[in-house]
Amino acid sequence: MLFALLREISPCLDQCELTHLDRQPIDIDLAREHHQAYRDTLSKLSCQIIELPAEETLPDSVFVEDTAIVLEDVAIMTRPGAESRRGEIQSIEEVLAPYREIQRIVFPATLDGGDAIVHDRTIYIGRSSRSNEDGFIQLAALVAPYGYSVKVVTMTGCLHLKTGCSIVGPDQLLINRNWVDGEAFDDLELIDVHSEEPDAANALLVGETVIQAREFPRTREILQQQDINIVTVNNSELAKAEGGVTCCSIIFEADWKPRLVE
Ligand code: CIR
Repeated sequence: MLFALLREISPCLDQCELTHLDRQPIDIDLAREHHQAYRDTLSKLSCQIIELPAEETLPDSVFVEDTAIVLEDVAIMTRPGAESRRGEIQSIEEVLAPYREIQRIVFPATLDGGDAIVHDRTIYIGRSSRSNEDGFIQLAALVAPYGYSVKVVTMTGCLHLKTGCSIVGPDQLLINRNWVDGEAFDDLELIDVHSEEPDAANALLVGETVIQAREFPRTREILQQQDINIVTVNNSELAKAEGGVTCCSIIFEADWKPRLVE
């Protein structure tokens, strides 16, 4: 069974962290509508939805992806690079604990889940402004007993590794090579985003379908030419908070259904 863990949008989303964007007004009602449609899309793709209530005082808490890296046997709880986001971890850990053994990244390490791409037994980690050297070292030590290795990827110009590349097929990576060093991914086939759509590399593979923000028609065409099945969602408001389609969920497989699931 496939699960999608989400959290409702905080009323203080407009105080979110921003690294590469200037602050623009966010229409929270519209953002909530988009988030609801995103949730429905995941549901149609056979995900069992677990949705946590909004956190009144944590602006970026809708971006649950950054709080954990969920592997087959273990969930690694992160320690986000932005201090304002560290209060997001505990409640996510409580949800994941019935499904996975829990391990934690601890001080002085920082690591954001948006910097992690898992492919087979390799975890690619972006050297971003949010994830530090101690983070890479701790992660590698935590996952080694479970048979995973960590490979650090050079990147620049974007917030997280997954802002600049994401998995769109069994062995396919959608990528903006101006931001991310493609040579790190020697076991993946690279598909370049359209040159006029630098932000298009964040896409979410669920089963055999890719969820993509509707703002990137040219890259969508490139993916469709590769016979990749795509559904689009509107992400205009969360994009103003530097969030893409991967950021708003943690997707994981599990056998059973705890009480929290609707
Ligand atoms: C932040 O700067 O932390 C949020 N405003 C955006 C986080 C987006 N998350 C992600 O790319 N995984």
